[in-house]
Amino acid sequence: MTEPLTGEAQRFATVNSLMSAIAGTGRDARRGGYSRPVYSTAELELREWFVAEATARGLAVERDSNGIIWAWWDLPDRHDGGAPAGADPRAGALVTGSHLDSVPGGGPFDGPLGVASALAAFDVLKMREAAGTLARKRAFAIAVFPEEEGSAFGVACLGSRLLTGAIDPVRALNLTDERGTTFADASRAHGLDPDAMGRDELALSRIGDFVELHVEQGRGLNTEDYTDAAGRGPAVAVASSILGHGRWRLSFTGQGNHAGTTLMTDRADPMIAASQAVLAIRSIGAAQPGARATVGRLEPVPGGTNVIASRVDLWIDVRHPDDAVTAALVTRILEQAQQIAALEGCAAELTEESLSATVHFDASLTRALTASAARTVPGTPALATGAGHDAGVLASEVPTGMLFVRNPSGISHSPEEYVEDDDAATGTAALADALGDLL
Ligand code: HGY
Ligand code: MN
Ligand code: MN
Repeated sequence: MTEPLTGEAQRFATVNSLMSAIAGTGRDARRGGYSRPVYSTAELELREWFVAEATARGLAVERDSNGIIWAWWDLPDRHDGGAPAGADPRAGALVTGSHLDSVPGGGPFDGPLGVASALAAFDVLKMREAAGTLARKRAFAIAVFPEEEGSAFGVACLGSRLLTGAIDPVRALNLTDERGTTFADASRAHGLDPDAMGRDELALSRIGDFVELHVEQGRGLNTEDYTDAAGRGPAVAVASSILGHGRWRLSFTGQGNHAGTTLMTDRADPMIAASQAVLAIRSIGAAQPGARATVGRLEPVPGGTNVIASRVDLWIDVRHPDDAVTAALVTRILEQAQQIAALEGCAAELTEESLSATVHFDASLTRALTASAARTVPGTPALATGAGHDAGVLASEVPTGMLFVRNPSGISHSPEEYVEDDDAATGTAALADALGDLL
């Protein structure tokens, strides 16, 4: 029988009980895994869970005009001549957090692990302050960003893009989900004022540093470079960079018709063009070292079994460390798609939906995170990631950094995404040390 955990070890393990508490929310019986699009019942349930956990911890919980939730641990009223009169006591705060929305049929850890770890790390910091081993110099907040995955409205990191002004609020508000609901209407339905959305100077002035813990997506911690004799990689890594990435809609239009009365020689079938384009996109991506080119979503219109489609929309996700190469790949994809379409008597049109440049995280913050994490995980490595994050969007405005927690298979955006309890607890320990050092 293992000894019951006590003291800080018990709090590190809190992350696992927090994750267990939401393990039933947003399960997708058809796809497997979890489907928690922003403002869905599931994601709203997770928001309520976070607000309840943060409030129970005495954090001051607020939601800003962009729908970002902030749970504040303010400095005690300082009588030692701290912040000058009238100064904002939250200016330059240390902020951590992540997102609660998911991709369709995603795993349980992508997003929520960063939020649960932040709550558990806060428990440790509060314990250290009570024990006199932590003397905070600035305020602290846990932030939860909406629509990180872009699964509902098509643009990744929509909340942090609005906060930083990386997206025009008018464009954001006119984005629609699959039912045609605009982001403005969805936001309004959840008590937000669309006219108040956009770059938020006060909120940005309150972020001195942003640190996001996230499940590792990929096998960086499990390659031979990092695995020990038992085949285990380190539990934690620090992020060095995020691959530039974007998503485009490629629409093929042809002649919708009857599957039975239309001779094979009389067709302009966009499904044929789209299918050949999917193979061409794979070849173009595979031919470019370091590139990723993916088609994960294809929607025929009208989508009838006995109907030749009139249109087929597919979405491409293209990524490469060099943004110019990403652009060149997309240009080549469009050229090939238009040639393929013409041969089928169809047309092809490309629309950019979301684009994020390659991000190199703040060097001094990354060094600090590495030094702090190394107390828990000696030799904490730095890893580049191919996945986008709100920390990547915020990096254009404030110093940001990330900690990754080992995912044995590296699989993500899939029900098979996984983190072992011990590694999650280690991730919390590393996060608590990193945040404590930064506070
Ligand atoms: O798509 C991504 O890279 C991230 O998971 N949103
Ligand atoms: Mn994701
Ligand atoms: Mn994520």
